Amino acid sequence: MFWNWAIISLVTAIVDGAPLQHVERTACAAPIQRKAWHTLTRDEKKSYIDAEKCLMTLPARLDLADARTRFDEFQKIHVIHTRFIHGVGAFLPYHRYYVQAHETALRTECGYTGAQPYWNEALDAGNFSKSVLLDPETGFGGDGTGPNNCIVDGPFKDFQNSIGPGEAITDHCIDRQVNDCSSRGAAQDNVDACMTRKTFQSAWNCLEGMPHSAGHGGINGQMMNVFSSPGDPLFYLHHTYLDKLWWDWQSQNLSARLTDITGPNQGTFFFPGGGNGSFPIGGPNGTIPGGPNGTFPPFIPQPPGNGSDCNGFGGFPGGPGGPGGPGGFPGFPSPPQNGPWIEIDGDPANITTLGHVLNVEGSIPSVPIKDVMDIQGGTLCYEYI
Ligand SMILES: *[C@@H]1O[C@H](CO)[C@@H](O)[C@H](O)[C@H]1NC(C)=O
Ligand SMILES: *[C@@H]1O[C@H](CO)[C@@H](O)[C@H](O)[C@H]1NC(C)=O
Ligand SMILES: *[C@@H]1O[C@H](CO)[C@@H](O)[C@H](O)[C@H]1NC(C)=O
Ligand SMILES: *[C@@H]1O[C@H](CO)[C@@H](O)[C@H](O)[C@H]1NC(C)=O
Ligand SMILES: *[C@@H]1O[C@H](CO)[C@@H](O)[C@H](O)[C@H]1NC(C)=O
Ligand SMILES: *[C@@H]1O[C@H](CO)[C@@H](O)[C@H](O)[C@H]1NC(C)=O
Ligand SMILES: *[C@@H]1O[C@H](CO)[C@@H](O)[C@H](O)[C@H]1NC(C)=O
Ligand SMILES: [Cu+2]
Repeated sequence: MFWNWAIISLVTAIVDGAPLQHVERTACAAPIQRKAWHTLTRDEKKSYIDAEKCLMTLPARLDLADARTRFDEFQKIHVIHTRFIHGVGAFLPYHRYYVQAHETALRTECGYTGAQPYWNEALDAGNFSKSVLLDPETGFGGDGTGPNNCIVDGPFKDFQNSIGPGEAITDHCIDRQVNDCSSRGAAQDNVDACMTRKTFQSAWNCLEGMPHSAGHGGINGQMMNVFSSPGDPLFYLHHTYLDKLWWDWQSQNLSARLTDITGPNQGTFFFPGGGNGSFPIGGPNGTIPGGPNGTFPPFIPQPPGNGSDCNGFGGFPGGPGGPGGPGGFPGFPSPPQNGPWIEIDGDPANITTLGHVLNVEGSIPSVPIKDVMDIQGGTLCYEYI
């Protein structure tokens, strides 16, 4: 299946006071349709899961240490880039392009003819444990009820690899500890609140806090690890949803929001004293205080919950009862800039620009952020339905 391409060019203003530049853009005439998992037919679900399983068997081809399969390679790409793609301006663009790389691999290497589905998490807020996504027959298997919180049913129950937890290399299963107090953060109210934000800075802070954190915290286990969370196949449906939400926000005013980008190039992993990738008072390998084994930084560890008894729930950063105020991570929007300096290709200063290069280790070619601002700009060619 091939996409129809149409070439157009237009003049667009580059932000941050740079002069007007002539930019070549490629539009897509026949975008593929990314659909909500809840709306897929049984056959569509099966073909997606079969394709993901295919990635888990295809041999690695990118020469990344310790990655045995293509699935491993995607996880490893995320581990490699973790410090520069969270809590930074490139968070949304990078994950958009990363999901694109994954979708491309499914389609070109595994014969998948659909598009990357997403998890409409608002439908399951406070109720992840009952989500159709966790169905053992048609979904991704259930909670991690086995030893070491390993999942015990579904198509991925026997999958093991060595990428993670965190930056460690250890053979392990896919583990989960579904937490329905955490999953409440995926509520539509939180999404709606982000949609009212007027600037990229503000919308991104909101989205990365909630609902993004809720998807990770609601599944928990591997999904809570800021480095190695793509070891759970649910990651891709979660981040595709987040991408949809960014696009929904952009779509409210495309003329302004196809070029609206900002934020620090170096995020919270570079707090003074933190070294390269560890937190100031954190543990080794990017773990944080209170969060053993690489727990996702924005989270306050929570006891298991079923969503009906969340009294005393400490809350997410940005969430009710959590630090950072509504809709923001602690530390946002004032980035620490005094950590070790890492120059980002295409982005020599400290504020994220449209020239900032997104690198997925050659799974698909590196591109600047400006190429992924539009999901139908040519580099990308999909729509959300
Ligand atoms: C959770 O989902 C189950 C199964 O769909 C449903 O029966 C139940 O009412 C839901 N609970 C809440 C609080 O939404
Ligand atoms: C940290 O990561 C390194 C490299 O992956 C690994 O050798 C080491 O055991 C890890 N340390 C801990 C405490 O997990
Ligand atoms: C879109 O954004 C621009 C720039 O911020 C603003 O001037 C314009 O009023 C916005 N349009 C709408 C429909 O909100
Ligand atoms: C951080 O990484 C940079 C580049 O790899 C290196 O020059 C610097 O010494 C590192 N700093 C620490 C504290 O490890
Ligand atoms: C951290 O990981 C180690 C090794 O995988 C495991 O033995 C330990 O139980 C884990 N700790 C927690 C709190 O999950
Ligand atoms: C939820 O958990 C609490 C204890 O934490 C329990 O009292 C309550 O019955 C549970 N509710 C459901 C629906 O399982
Ligand atoms: C960004 O970098 C410039 C030039 O290196 C510096 O003057 C400025 O203070 C930095 N901004 C922040 C927020 O650190
Ligand atoms: Cu990530």
